Amino acid sequence: MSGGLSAAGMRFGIAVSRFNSFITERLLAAALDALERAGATGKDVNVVHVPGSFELPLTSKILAQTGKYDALIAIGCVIRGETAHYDYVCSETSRGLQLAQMDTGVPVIFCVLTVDTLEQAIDRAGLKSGNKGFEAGLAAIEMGQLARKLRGGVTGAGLEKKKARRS
Ligand code: INI
Repeated sequence: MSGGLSAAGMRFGIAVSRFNSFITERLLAAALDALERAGATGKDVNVVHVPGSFELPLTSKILAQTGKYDALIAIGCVIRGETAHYDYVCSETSRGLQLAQMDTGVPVIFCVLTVDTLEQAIDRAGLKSGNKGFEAGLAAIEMGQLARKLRGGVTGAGLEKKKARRS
C-alpha cells in the first residue's frame, strides 16, 4: 500500500518561518508549486507565517488539531552560527515537529534546512540540489493520502471528530 500523488480534494497547511526568509520563501514557492501542479486549489492550502523555526512545532500542532488538514508542511532554515543556539533550535524544532505528528496523527513534513552556510541553503532552495520545498510538497500529498487509506478513508477532519466523540 502507498499514497498516490494526486492532491485533488485534499487540504494542506503550511507553516513557514520568517527567519532566513530569503531561503524559506523559495522553499514555500516550490512547495505550493508541487501542490498546485498535483491538483490542489488555492483555497485548499493555508499558509501561516511564524517568527522562526523554533515556533514551527507549536504552530503545526495547533493546525493539526483543527482537524482541517490531510497533511502539514513545516518550512524553516537554520544556519550554523558561532553559538550553540543552532543546536538548540535544530534539535527542538525536529523533536517538536515529530511530536506534533505523533500526538495528532496528522502527517507533518519536515522541510527545515539545517546547514553550515548560506551557500548550502541556497543549493537546497533551488540551485544545485534542487528545491527541498518541492520534495516536501510531494511528500505531503503522499503521506496525506497514505494516512487516509490506512485509516480506512477517514480524513484528518474525520479523525478529530471521532476523538471528540470519544472524550
Ligand atoms: N531561527 C531560524 O529559523 N533559523 C535560524 O538560523 C535561527 N538562528 O540562527 O538563530 C533562528 N532563530 C530564531 C528562533 O527560531 C526563534 O524564532 C527565536 O529564538 C524566538 O523563539
